[in-house]
Amino acid sequence: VIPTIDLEEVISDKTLNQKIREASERWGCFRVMNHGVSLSLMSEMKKTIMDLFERPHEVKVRNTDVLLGIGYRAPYDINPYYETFGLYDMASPQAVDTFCDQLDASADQREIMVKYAKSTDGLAKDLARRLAESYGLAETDFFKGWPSQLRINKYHFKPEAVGKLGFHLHTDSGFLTILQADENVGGLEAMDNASGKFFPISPMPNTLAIILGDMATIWSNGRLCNVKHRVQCNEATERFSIASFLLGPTTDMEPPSEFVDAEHPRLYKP
Ligand code: AKG
Repeated sequence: VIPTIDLEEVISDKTLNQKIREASERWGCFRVMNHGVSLSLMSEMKKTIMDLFERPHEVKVRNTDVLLGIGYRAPYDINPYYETFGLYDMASPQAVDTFCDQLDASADQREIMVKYAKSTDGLAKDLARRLAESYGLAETDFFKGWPSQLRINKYHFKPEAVGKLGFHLHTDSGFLTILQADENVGGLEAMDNASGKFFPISPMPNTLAIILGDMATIWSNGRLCNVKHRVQCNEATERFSIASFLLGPTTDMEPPSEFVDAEHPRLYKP
């Protein structure tokens, strides 16, 4: 159901921005193709993260961060098939370096991670700018200085997990997520806000999934949909995904004045 938007389609910026806005308001998610994250980089990144998950437990737990819940997490009660690493402030090469030091990553793996983080962070900001342009806002680089987070996920789908949840239903807390879902193994499902029904976001080669989060809803004074989504285990196999989150301001979020008027009263208090 959700649209696939070709970011290199030969149409005006205005038309392209409009498509992005419509999908973000209606669904809160869409796919992008010709998105500028090179396909070789996507596959190198996948190989890199698969390798990182092979590290011994005592190495994995070195991935901690000052912010609670940002680092490594082994499978736990709510999500017993889910394992994850986190890298806060992924656009900072130093932060990537620290992450790579913690996990004994090779020089090649470091280079791939730095390139990938830069590329997805750039795409997220480009989409955010296009959203601002679609609304005719005066300030289109409102996300300047916002940190990003990288989260890399492995799902250990055993036979007993089939039919169960791999990751619980949630919205993303940041502004916008670029998701490189597993290119072979499905399971990601999003909720249609209009009907409450779930629909699959199935693997589609060479595309990335875009997911709007809570910050986007607050920023737009309720116009953009922070889509609810979850991961379902459909088959007993391993599944990997890479999520790049453009988070939000480090201070309070305030919608731009263009979003607030008599017809659209302020919905959220900072
Ligand atoms: C998240 O990281 O917020 C997810 O929902 C992961 C989705 C996926 O693994 O495909």
